[in-house]
Amino acid sequence: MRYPRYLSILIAVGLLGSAVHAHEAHMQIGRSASGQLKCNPADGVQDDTLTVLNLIPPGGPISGYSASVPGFGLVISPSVADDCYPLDPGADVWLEIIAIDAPLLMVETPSYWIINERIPPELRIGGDINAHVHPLWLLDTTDPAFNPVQCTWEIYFILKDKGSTGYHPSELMRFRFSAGRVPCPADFDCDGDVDSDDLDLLHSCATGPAVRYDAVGLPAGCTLSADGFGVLPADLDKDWDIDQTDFAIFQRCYSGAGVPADPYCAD
Ligand SMILES: [Ca+2]
Ligand SMILES: [Ca+2]
Ligand SMILES: [Ca+2]
Repeated sequence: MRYPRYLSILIAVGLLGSAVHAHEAHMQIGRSASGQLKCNPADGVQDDTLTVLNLIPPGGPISGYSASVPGFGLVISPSVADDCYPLDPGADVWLEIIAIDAPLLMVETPSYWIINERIPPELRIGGDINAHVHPLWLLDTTDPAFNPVQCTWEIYFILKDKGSTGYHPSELMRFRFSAGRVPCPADFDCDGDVDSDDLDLLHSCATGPAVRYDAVGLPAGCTLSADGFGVLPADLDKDWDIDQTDFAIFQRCYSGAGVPADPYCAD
């Protein structure tokens, strides 16, 4: 039997137990001197963070993965060096989802409403110095939109101020999630190894030194897709070309067919 999604999540959360409330698991939100919302670059979780989702215990109405981090809090002391300051009274910060990969769900707690399905898809964080919001991140592997040949699922969002302070919206931010393991960056087909199949994918997208690729006009044989920032997975050093430097990183990551690849080989 298929429960309504809202009810399923409510039951699944009961199985997961209490949420983690660690300070370092928060994105700390402040503002720049010029009045733009931002995350503190020196404290807490940064945008572009990769979170490994944990397998949900069997027996519940949802099969998949979840985490209760990252969450959101507010900067409490100024940091001139980081151009990051606490919000002034009257601020009212909201998160708006710009894009999210199905079937990754962002679920408000403790109401368990699915933010993805709200119009507009917004989550209130607030402006009080003690603001403390932990959504539940949920990947439902029984959803028809679940693609097992996908290593990461992403959410793009902005922070905006609906309060009297009128701060400028943040730049576009991203969190990434993977299911059960940290993916290896050179495992382009997401099967856990780095082998000749991954090398073929790299070759099909190669451009040459300092030859910039165009994420919307890739070579005919290139089947990799760019992330929301326009970066191709095969561009392992993220400098907008796919050349010998990327190949050298790939060689370091090579594990062979069926052999688990090292997720940190490109560091
Ligand atoms: Ca592979
Ligand atoms: Ca490159
Ligand atoms: Ca393989």
